[in-house]
Amino acid sequence: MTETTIAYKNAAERFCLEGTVQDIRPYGEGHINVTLLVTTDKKRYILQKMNTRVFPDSDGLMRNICGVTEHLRSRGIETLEVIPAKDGASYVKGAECFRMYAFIENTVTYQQVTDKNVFRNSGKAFGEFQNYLAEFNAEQLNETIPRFHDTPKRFADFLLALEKDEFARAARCREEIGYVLAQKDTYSKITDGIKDGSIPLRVTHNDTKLNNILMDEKTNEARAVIDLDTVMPGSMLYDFGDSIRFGATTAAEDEPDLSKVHFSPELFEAYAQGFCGAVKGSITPREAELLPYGAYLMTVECGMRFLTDYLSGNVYFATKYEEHNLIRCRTQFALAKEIEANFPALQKLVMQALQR
Ligand code: ADP
Ligand code: GN1
Ligand code: MG
Repeated sequence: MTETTIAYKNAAERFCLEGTVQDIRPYGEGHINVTLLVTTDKKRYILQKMNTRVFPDSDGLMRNICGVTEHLRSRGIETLEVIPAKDGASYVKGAECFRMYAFIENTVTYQQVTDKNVFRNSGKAFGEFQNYLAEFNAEQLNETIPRFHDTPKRFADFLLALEKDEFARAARCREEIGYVLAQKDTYSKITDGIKDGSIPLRVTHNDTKLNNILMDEKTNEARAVIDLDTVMPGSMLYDFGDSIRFGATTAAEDEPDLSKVHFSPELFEAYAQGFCGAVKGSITPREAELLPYGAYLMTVECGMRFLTDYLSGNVYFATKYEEHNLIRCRTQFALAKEIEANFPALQKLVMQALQR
């Protein structure tokens, strides 16, 4: 066993597990936490080394997760099960922080959409998740990352990173920088709408990637929405938009060959059918009108965040090679351009999805 594996095993043994630990290995494709699959002779678990740089208030974060999962469970909804530490706490706190979840068996996570029914089902599940959160008292929630989807704030952060250009990388991404600057007047529609009351502030998931949902391995129905770190007040447009950004595409988020990366109106339609079907009782006309814009904005914003991280030396998102964030940024901008060019057709698809 390597030193790191021994450290993870020691961490795992501080939780109330059934059986004795037999194996620990890296698991999944998340960009934020270190996720490990722990196998004992009785059961499987997910151990996470929490990213305390991204989420400094780990107490507040875990209070949110316990509150949200208890709420969902009380409604009979399958959700993450937090496994307590042996001292009774919801996580292990120290120089490194760890938490443990029961492994949700007989499920799969998709890194890319291979079947539009899977995507439609994920839309339904994220829409329903939004409805369950509407019953949750927002005042009980800590804002785990303040201004998470405040795109003008993300733009300001990008400008700071560009000005510093700490690693002299700006020269390698002039075109991408030019795109972010050229789009700047499009960034404030949602934050302005929330401020003036024309867009409702709701409790939202805020990180609705397809791999943040577990699907039944046999039926492909959604079983559980996971990665609850960013459940906070936000806009429904963020949740819709982030799913489209990640899923309504013909290629992976980090596909280096841009000729393979295209926005798929057909997948947009499938997701919209699932999502709109679930939220049609609560969505306002203004939100419905802005769903395609939400998809565009979340895509540019994410690309901008990847670019900011590239300029800052890859300190936020997990990366596998130096240009990884730049490659990701390029796919996002390619998609954002195609989404923007399709607005009128997408608006029609949303209206049809709401009337189904
Ligand atoms: P990150 O915040 O880094 O994205 P996630 O909480 O999304 O971390 O977990 C990463 C991956 O681990 C998920 O995409 C999923 O594949 C898997 N995963 C996480 N929790 C569970 C669970 N309780 N049961 C099964 N798989 C899980
Ligand atoms: C991160 O944690 P993960 O991999 O599900 C990020 C999202 C980005 C996404 C891009 C807390 O999501 O905001 O959209 O990467 N999560 C956080 O793939 O920043
Ligand atoms: Mg995740």
